[in-house]
Amino acid sequence: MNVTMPLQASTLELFGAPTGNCRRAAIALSEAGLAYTVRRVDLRGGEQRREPFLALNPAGKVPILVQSTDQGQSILTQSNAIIFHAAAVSKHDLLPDDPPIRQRCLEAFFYFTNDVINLNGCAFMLKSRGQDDAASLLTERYIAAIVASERFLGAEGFMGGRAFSVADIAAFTIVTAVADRLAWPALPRLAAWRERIAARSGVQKGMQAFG
Ligand SMILES: N[C@@H](CCC(=O)N[C@@H](CS)C(=O)NCC(=O)O)C(=O)O
Repeated sequence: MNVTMPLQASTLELFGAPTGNCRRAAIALSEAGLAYTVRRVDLRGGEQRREPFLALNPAGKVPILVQSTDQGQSILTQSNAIIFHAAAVSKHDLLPDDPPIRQRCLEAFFYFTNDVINLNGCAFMLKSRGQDDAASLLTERYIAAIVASERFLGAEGFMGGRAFSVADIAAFTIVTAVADRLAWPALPRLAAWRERIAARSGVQKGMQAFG
């Protein structure tokens, strides 16, 4: 006898603010073709450090993805975990299984998260504490890493190779955030890539998710 199980109802809520980490999570959900509700968190007002928010993430940070089903809730509190989750359940191939392609996507993804985005976050924090010299050194390093990222862009035009992937998601928000510090005439491949990525509807939806 064939028993058809009813599809489990599931909703996704993304808590966040207009920051790079939150925008990357929103872009991944949008590019994955997933329906989600946006919940804006008032970071300046300290909403993230009060209940009921702390019940969702005791670290008091965004983004947070809450998936609710009949069986209960699951919560992700790391932007990169949200990106990989979106890739795993996506109908679109945001992180292909084919080993050589996957390898390229992961290489570029971690290049941007570790060598660019992390340094940008540290530089921001140091500057806010008046450590201008240390902040400038890190800024110099991550800008140089962005400039060097042109090597990922062959004729195929995406950070991970022939198609849009998690690597483009990692790269896009940070390149956009520091666009005015880049010498664009010397970066033709990166400039063409940025235009190509900015034109995608999923990217636009994610960039605007938190206003
Ligand atoms: N590793 C975390 C970092 C999360 C994070 O630092 N979030 C910032 C905004 S981008 C935040 O919530 N800051 C508020 C605070 O620290 O009070 C991730 O990638 O999701």
